[in-house]
Amino acid sequence: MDFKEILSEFEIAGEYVSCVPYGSGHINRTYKATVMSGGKAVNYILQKINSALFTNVDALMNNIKLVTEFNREKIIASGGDPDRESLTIVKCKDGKSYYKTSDGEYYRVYIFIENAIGYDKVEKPEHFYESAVAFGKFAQLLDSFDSDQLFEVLPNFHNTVKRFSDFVAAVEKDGLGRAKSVKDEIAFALKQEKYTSHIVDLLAKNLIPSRVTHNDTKLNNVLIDTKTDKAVCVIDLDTMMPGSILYDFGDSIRFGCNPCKEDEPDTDKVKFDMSLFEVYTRGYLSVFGDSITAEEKKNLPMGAVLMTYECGIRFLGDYLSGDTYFKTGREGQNLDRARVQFKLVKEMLSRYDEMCNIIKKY
Ligand code: ADP
Ligand code: GN1
Ligand code: MG
Repeated sequence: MDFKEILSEFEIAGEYVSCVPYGSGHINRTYKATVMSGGKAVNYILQKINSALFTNVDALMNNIKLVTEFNREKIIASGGDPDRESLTIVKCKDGKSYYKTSDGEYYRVYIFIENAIGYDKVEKPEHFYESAVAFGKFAQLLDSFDSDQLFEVLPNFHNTVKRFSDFVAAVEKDGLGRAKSVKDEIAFALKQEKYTSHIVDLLAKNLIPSRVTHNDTKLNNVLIDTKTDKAVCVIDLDTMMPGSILYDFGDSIRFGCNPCKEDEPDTDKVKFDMSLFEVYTRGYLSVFGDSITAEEKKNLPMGAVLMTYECGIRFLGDYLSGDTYFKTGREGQNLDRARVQFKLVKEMLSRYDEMCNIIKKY
């Protein structure tokens, strides 16, 4: 099926104009689709859902529907613009929130949020601050949502112990014979095993609460207004699941506290930026600080270390397995991504006390 046909299945009024790849997500195929309606060009986000990963698309879309509808009510009540401050599913003509083609491919459509960008690195500290406030508010929203309604889309998503054993299996299998060329990276990854159970144990012992979390809180999953530099909307709701706030805080720090992009090939340029760590902490705790427990707060720096490490072993594991999980645009990209994460982990561990002191300040 072509894009025009697919779009015609959705509640979209207007004449098809174009559909072009859009954004820099690693998981789904995202397009900006344009139609002419009433003499005006109107844009939509069309996404081919990665159904190899999300095997229960119906349940996935039901999660997103429930949370976005809940969110919309709150935005309307506070006088905001729900089409801009929340993702909005455009339904199919049969009322469903996704469309399955005869080839078994799954598509969804969202209202396109105009004049807003998801940044692939921090260009202005205020963007990072804004993202912290947006994710903090989103955490609060999920805290007030009845989590029993949500389906657990990807169990063990941030179970770092499980991620470690998957990594070890990828090293042992070494399907493409790449392991010999990345011995140092593998050795570094294996050496950090002692940290992997930290958050899993805190959760298992009920020392920190399980909460519904976003689980993919990198900067480019918040759209920032191009004119005002204010956060507009938290997007990419595929991984909302029970988890820990340490995951959400940590993943933001992993991605944002580095002057380079996630796949910078020259790791000499990669640095853990403590001032950005402070910027994010200040923003996040300014909105979520009252809901967070003392034990959670104390462990936020470990969230940063572990989410960065976990992402590193996922990237390196994928490199060893032939780059089948994360979308890549060039040879060695997953390896570069892994090296960036490991450099950040080293710096975070060597400056762990500084992180703790900043947390204590807020
Ligand atoms: P993935 O799961 O592959 O990361 P995302 O849902 O994050 O996919 O979407 C990929 C990119 O598309 C985002 O980083 C953002 O730039 C853009 N995008 C997604 N949804 C919207 C939207 N509703 N309006 C405008 N841009 C969007
Ligand atoms: C993926 O979909 P995207 O690009 O926002 C991944 C995250 C990783 C991230 C690394 C479902 O996020 O877990 O942290 O790449 N999402 C999934 O950039 O695996
Ligand atoms: Mg994304």
